Amino acid sequence: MIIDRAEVIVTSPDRNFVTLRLTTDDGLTGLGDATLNGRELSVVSYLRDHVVPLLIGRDAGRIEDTWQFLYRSAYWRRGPVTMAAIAAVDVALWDIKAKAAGMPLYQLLGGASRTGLLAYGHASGQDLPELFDSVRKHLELGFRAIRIQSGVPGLKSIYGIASNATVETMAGVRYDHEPAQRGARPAEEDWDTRAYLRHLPTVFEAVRSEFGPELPLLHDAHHRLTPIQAAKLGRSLEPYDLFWLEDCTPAENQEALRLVRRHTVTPLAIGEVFNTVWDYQQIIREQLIDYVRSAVTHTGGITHLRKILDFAAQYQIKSGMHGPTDISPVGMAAALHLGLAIHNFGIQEYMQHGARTDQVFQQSFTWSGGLLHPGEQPGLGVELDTDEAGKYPYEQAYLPFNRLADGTVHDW
Ligand code: KDG
Ligand code: MG
Repeated sequence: MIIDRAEVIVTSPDRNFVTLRLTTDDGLTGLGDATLNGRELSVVSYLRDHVVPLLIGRDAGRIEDTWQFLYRSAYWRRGPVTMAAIAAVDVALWDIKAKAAGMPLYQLLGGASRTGLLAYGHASGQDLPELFDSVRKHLELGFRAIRIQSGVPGLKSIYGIASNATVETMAGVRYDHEPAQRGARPAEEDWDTRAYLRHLPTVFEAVRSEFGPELPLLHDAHHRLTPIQAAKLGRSLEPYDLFWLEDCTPAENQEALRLVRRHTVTPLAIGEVFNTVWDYQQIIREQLIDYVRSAVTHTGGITHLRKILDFAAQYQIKSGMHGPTDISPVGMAAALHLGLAIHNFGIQEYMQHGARTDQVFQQSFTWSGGLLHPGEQPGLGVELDTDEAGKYPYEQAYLPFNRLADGTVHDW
């Protein structure tokens, strides 16, 4: 099993995706997701210019060795571009190994630890009627755990609110929340922390009284709070029994989470922008979080994320892998195989992709009773239709950014 060919495929069916396809001399192919939202072409260049030439002629079976070689031989370590590129190679090699073994990848990772993966969907609304409608639609789609994002009176446009109204998926029409907008410049959104901290508990109170105490509810603060503001929010949401409060601070300063923990028992999830175990070292060891939010795609692949999750397991910290639409179907499949195999699975984020994306990436996962399953095809269970992919060339798109009322740039 020698790597004979490595192609970097960029396609933009409903949004931009970067995929690495490796082919071995005996004709096996493996796919890896390298999509870095808003910075896609930097990973394309990293792969095409610096990684692909090193892969040709390597033994496709040596996954750990290839990971260590790509990480250490570059000298310059970590960072989202490097780690997304390494992730794509890693996942493609796992795909090939599982296909060679004739088994779905989760079997190679140790076999299923559960029958399916509890997944949460994204409900959102500018106001309560819109939000309730969105929650109901998610319940109809079969979700058994729901993220709640709400508009804040006085703020025009904020993270997490479906801006494109609806999008067509294979399963029908759903609310779309795709923050990256096509165009030459990032969109500007506005932010007011005090207004948000006042408003959000009233939203959760209304949702609990409409939908009852059972439904697991989640919320993403999306890095916008200081530690003391995060502590205040966590405490004010305690009566509504959240499954988790996500990214309450940016957590680049891992120590900051100590202050949050001291003041609230609302469970915390952090890490979608992290890319190595070093970003988690302190917050796992000190048990400052409850869920690891990293995606396979952004954390060096299955090889590295599994090490983070095994470390987390020693502290009863569970997985909550990132699964927005910018994780491609290949990245999602990798998450599902890993999530099925590990013992400390917590929950999986699941935003359905658009119908065009599902035509480019043929997938074998199933969605039933609120649970995802990666399916029984050998490998990841995803194939890329290059003719379909070729219909959708790359389009520049950026994530938005925030400004406060006085014009200061704020975390988005
Ligand atoms: O690319 C950025 C998005 O993936 C991110 O904003 C989504 O926070 C997010 C989430 O929890 O899905
Ligand atoms: Mg998030």
